[in-house]
Amino acid sequence: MKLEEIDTLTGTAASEAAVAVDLAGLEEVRIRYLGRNGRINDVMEALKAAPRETKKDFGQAANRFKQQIQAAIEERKAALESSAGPAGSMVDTSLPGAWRGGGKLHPITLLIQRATSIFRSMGFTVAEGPDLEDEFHNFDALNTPANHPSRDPSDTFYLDGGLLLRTHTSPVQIRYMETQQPPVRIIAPGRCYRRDTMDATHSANFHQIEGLYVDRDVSLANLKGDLEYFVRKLMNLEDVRIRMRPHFFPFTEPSVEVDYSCHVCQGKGCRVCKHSGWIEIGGAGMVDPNVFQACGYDPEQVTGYAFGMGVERMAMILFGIPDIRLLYENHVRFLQQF
Ligand code: FA5
Repeated sequence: MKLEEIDTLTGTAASEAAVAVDLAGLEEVRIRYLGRNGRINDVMEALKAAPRETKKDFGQAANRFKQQIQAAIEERKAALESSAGPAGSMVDTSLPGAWRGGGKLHPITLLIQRATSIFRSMGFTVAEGPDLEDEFHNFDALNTPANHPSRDPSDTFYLDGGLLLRTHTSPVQIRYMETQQPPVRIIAPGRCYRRDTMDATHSANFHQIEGLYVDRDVSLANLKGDLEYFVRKLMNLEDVRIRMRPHFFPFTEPSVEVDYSCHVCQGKGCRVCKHSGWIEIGGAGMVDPNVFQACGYDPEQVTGYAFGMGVERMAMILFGIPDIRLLYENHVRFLQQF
């Protein structure tokens, strides 16, 4: 080994020490150059073999070799240790970060999305209307007489200028039929507002999904079949049955309330269906001819069905939520479950 080669090797070793990524890598550098079988043996051999007149130079080069490499190792070691964690461990930048939990969709949003996708697959499109309505669209055009109890200020939030917060999603039917010609096949999910006292199943602000199908020869049988298909898909159950109970709504004739056979006990009776075997979905019926006339449709030419389902009530049943208030209190531990 020549004199210059010793100095070159010294420089190489010091550079390797300076870029070692961790303490183990640094120790490998030490062993490779200064270890018992390291390159230091070559340097000492060269010193031993050096002629008398250059021995001093070789001796100094060998000292530089040991000192400079040792110094580079010490310097790198100090740098690596100062960037280590409290326990002296290195920060492993290749480890995945700690998972702090992601945002989730609210159960009401989940239910509306699920219902919308089922109705879309059945050929329905989504329509929207304003939360702030006028009396014509919320009541008059829906054949609701001026003395109907639902119009009472103790039931409805009235605002200045003849406006009100819509009490149901049915005014979207009117707004849609005013501007579109039949056939019509829409759903309208949205917020509703009523002066209802808050309890386990009532809120002053809740959601409904309205449905409207208008064409020639639409019948109550279509309503029953379509709602049955919808509930089967929503509940992921094949043998769900639908039943209709006579009811009254000003805007449908005949009017019904729709129940489905309980998905928990299959109609035998359990706590979820309050031992009746049936769970209510919402109100429905055949569109009243007066409603068609208010929108400019000819009731001699078309018939239609409409329904309005309570989203919170469905979410409570589907996800087993015992109290509607849980849906609005936004406790993280509640919301994390969905
Ligand atoms: C109506 O609102 C009618 N517009 C439904 C309709 C549409 C009938 C089209 C015929 C044709 P009702 O007032 O029953 O109907 O309300 C429908 C559903 O909304 C109820 O079954 C219930 O699930 C839900 N709902 C009503 N009031 C509240 C409330 N205060 N809190 C939570 N959900 C409610």
